[in-house]
Amino acid sequence: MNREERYRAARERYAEFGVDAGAAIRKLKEIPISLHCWQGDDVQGFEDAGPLSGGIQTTGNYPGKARTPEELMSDLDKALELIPGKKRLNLHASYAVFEPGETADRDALEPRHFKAWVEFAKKRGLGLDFNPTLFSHPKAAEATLSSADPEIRKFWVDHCKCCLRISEYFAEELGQPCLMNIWIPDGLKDIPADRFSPRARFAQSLDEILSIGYDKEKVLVSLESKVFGIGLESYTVGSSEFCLGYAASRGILPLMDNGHYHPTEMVSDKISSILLFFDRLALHITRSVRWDSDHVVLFDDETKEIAKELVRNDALGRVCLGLDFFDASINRVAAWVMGMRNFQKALLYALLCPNEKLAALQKEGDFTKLMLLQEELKTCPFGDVWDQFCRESGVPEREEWYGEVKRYEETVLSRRN
Ligand code: RNT
Ligand code: ZN
Repeated sequence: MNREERYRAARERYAEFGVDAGAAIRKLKEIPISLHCWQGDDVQGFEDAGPLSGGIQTTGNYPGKARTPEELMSDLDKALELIPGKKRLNLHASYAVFEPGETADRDALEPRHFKAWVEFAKKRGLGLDFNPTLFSHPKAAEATLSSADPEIRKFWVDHCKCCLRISEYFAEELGQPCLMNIWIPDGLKDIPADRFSPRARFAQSLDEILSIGYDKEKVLVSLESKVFGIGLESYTVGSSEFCLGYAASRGILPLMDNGHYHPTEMVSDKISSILLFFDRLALHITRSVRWDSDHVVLFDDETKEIAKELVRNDALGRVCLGLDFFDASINRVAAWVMGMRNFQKALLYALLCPNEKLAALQKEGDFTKLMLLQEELKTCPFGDVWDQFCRESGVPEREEWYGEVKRYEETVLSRRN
């Protein structure tokens, strides 16, 4: 059987469940996923403001990481060429592109410092998302938006205000909304004497940032929570409760990163609750291994379960999806391609589930048949539908994209040192 024949056979198998594989492919093509620029250079950025800090860590020494805007853009192009479907690009403030001889500290960043990225996005038809960078900077040594030092706190408030303007600029230039996600690393290694005051200051800082006013149609602001970081094991200011409470009370989006919870706590179980009380939500899709290790996203059970929650609750129009991992131990371009393709596989898997039928079985209390069908679905010819999606999208199928990455490694990446 050739691949088209395999797809036709797969379509018939899914039709037995009442699922239209062609419709699933068409839907998948419309789901935008934001590719995070920071996998390309181990979260380094272009400003030389200091080593990676904030309790996050890249490990590995794979050669060829991008060192300049040109290199990062070239690597992104290679990855984008091998990823099917609808893509956005997610930038951090530390990736400003300055004119020769120019620099600007984080509290002085302007839209023009991101003009090169806007041009990049325009040429490739990408939307842009943005993140203030509240780490890897001398003024982030102790704390940022929760700092007790009024000058430090003001510096970071001003930084986030700049970022709101830059996000607005992205939205205006590209004619589509920009998600601006705020995450702070603030926290403590050991048992706090006062958990309340830093959180009160954080809330005040956020209120000050949002008070400058921005077009809510153009910029979607989200707040990302976290349970711990390296050196911040006992307390994070931006805990889950803080961020949910703040987002709910101020009308911004909560952002859940699935590496930011206790290891047995699942984001897939949280989505339905968020959907009941928020209009929109944002997700960082990642993979944690024993801790918030930011491993490359795989086509694994939790990733599938997250995708299922989005599909069966009809939430795709209400969610901003972005990837967030940084693996320096493997080819970084391949990491991007695999992470994106794996999350798209999870979405396709969810779109190929007979969700209404399964929900009806739960409602009727027929848990035996529910188990039977859910298990049968796992061995349905999913790969043949995935291949068809890649084919229709004009990207290499199966593992065939890797040859291109290898060629790029040999001719470009391996020449960097
Ligand atoms: C850190 C958060 C945050 C960062 C990026 C670089 O734990 O997940 O999203 O990964 O901002
Ligand atoms: Zn994240």
